[in-house]
Amino acid sequence: MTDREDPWVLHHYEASPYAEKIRLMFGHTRLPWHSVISPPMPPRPNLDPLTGGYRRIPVAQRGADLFCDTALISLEIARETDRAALRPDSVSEDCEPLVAHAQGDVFFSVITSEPPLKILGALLRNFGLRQTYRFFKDRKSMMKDATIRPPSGKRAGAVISTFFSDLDALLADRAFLDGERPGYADFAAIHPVKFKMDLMGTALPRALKNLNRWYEAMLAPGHGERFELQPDAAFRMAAQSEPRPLPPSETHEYLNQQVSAAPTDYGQVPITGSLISVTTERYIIARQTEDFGVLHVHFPRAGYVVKPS
Ligand SMILES: N[C@@H](CCC(=O)N[C@@H](CS)C(=O)NCC(=O)O)C(=O)O
Repeated sequence: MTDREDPWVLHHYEASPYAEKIRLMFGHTRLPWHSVISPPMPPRPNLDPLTGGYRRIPVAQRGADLFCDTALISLEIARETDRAALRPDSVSEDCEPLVAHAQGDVFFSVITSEPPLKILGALLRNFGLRQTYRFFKDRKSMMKDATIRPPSGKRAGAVISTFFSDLDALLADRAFLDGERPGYADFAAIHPVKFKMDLMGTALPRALKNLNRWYEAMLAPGHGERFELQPDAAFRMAAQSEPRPLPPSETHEYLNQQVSAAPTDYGQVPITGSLISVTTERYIIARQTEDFGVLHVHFPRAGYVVKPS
């Protein structure tokens, strides 16, 4: 099977804001996709056997290739749909700080700006009692080892309100952040805004008219053509495919060695395998598995580290 025939599969859970970034991108680009629902915390039996334990969501799969991180998934979508504006490196200089902020402090501030009881209520509604307890424990332990310190309390509240007014100001003279069509910056900025609205049941400030107009336009296409898939079917796709041909690699001190690869900021659970290609944009790690044969796991260069293992 060639990669052209391998359908898009997204491993995700409904409440994941980063997954929403990609679901909306599928909607806007009209790419049909298959949805495999993951648990909201590890272990993830639908995904761990494929990636080797990468702990974050979402992950995209095409046959025997796994794409970790929404920056890299966006790059893949940009390439397939010929929409260069969806590439993370296409973001204009005036939107760059906003994008970095949206993916970091703003994302975390959605939760930390709310009173703990309100968060508890939202989690209980989404997950039920037992899962909520496990969820709290899981996220607390994930953030204990994080190299970033998200804002909390009043400062987090200020992060959100400033983000909303910055967005509104930028959108005063344009339909979308980087022009007349949605680009990477829009998808990076929309997901924490929607997270805030969905999880906490908050409305956008009415006075921010540009923000409201943009929000509606970003959500209008929905998630596109989505098909539900059971994990077994995704496993079969992996087993029946070969990884796609490798891009030419640049030289790298660990090329063709056994390495571990992990995010540098949070959820730094390493996966191991052989580093078989390094390009300006990505690391590709080959994993030999009993159940699926060789799998290629792709990570962006930015925000990830590889080390000999
Ligand atoms: N830089 C990553 C961040 C992804 C991320 O933080 N995802 C959240 C869910 S929205 C996550 O994985 N949380 C921990 C978990 O679900 O185990 C990306 O762009 O994919």
